[in-house]
Amino acid sequence: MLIRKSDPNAIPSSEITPRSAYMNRRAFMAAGAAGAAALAAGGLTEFLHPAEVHATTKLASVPSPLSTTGLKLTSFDDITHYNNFYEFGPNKGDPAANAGSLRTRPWKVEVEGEVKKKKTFDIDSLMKLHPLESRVYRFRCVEAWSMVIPWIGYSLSEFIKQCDPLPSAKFVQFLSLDDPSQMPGIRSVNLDWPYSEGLRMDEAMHPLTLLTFGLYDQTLPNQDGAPVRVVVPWKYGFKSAKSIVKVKFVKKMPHTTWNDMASNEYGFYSNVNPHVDHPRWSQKTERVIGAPIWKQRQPTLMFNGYADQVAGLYKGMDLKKNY
Ligand SMILES: Nc1nc2c(c(=O)[nH]1)N[C@H]1C(S)=C(S)[C@@H](COP(=O)(O)O)O[C@H]1N2
Ligand SMILES: [Mo]
Repeated sequence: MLIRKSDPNAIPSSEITPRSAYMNRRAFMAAGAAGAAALAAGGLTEFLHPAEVHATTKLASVPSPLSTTGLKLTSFDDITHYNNFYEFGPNKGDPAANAGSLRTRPWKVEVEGEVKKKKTFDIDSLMKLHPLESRVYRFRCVEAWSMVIPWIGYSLSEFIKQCDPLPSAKFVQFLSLDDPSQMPGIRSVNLDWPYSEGLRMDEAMHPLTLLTFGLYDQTLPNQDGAPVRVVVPWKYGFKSAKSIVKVKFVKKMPHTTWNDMASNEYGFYSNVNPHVDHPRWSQKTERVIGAPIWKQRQPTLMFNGYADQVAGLYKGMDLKKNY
């Protein structure tokens, strides 16, 4: 078997292929008899992304008062074809191309650690634990690009209440599925699997922190972390663990995948902060995925625009040290 270990420091930043160029290249490659047939049968999306829009089902939700208003939504096509999901490969197009092999049923989420009693939630009952809301959030990747995504889910706090954490629980750790038979990137990408992320308890209990099951009007496409992920809108995207199978309540700050990989580049807190640059690039501005060229760069907002709601969580903390 060919094992390719990617350069662990090779997080592309400035050299990310513009979406438009990517689309054109794909369209070019897909051209020909098969592409033409797909176009005739199914329309443009199927032509541009043959067999890559993974099976989802419609998911009903109610609009949430916690939605961010006044923003232009990123297209479904961009949200599902410009991804980071290293279990399926290191490049932005890899998750869409490879995540079809992920099996999202049956799916269980185990709860353990500092809780009254260990519990296991079946995904279908987890989705019914609380009414599903549609929440539009800004989404900011540490690589200095951003999207606006209409997620579907409910506040993680609703789930945490059902877990009966003990007072000794100070942090929550999220662990993603670690199955190389479904996730080809696990063998080829040099990260410490399973993907691990964590939040301080008060961050996890904040109403904006979303346990997420869908986007737009449907269940999460595999490449976006089906069947369940976390979304923390004021933090860099890597804090939002995908395809979660275990939630662990712990006493001490848990280890996290990107902090393990390069602790000087990716801190535990990773709050979006225009005043604290990544060692290899600026965080002052961000590239808006899908925007026309002349509107592509915008200033980065403190806490990704959620400062009014979350700045209090970090009162008295030096955010340059606690990056
Ligand atoms: N399990 C897992 N979760 C993950 C990642 C990953 O590689 N594996 N990448 C993170 C990063 S860096 C980002 S920016 C977001 C991307 O989410 P999206 O592809 O749905 O936009 O997922 C995060 N969650
Ligand atoms: Mo990211």
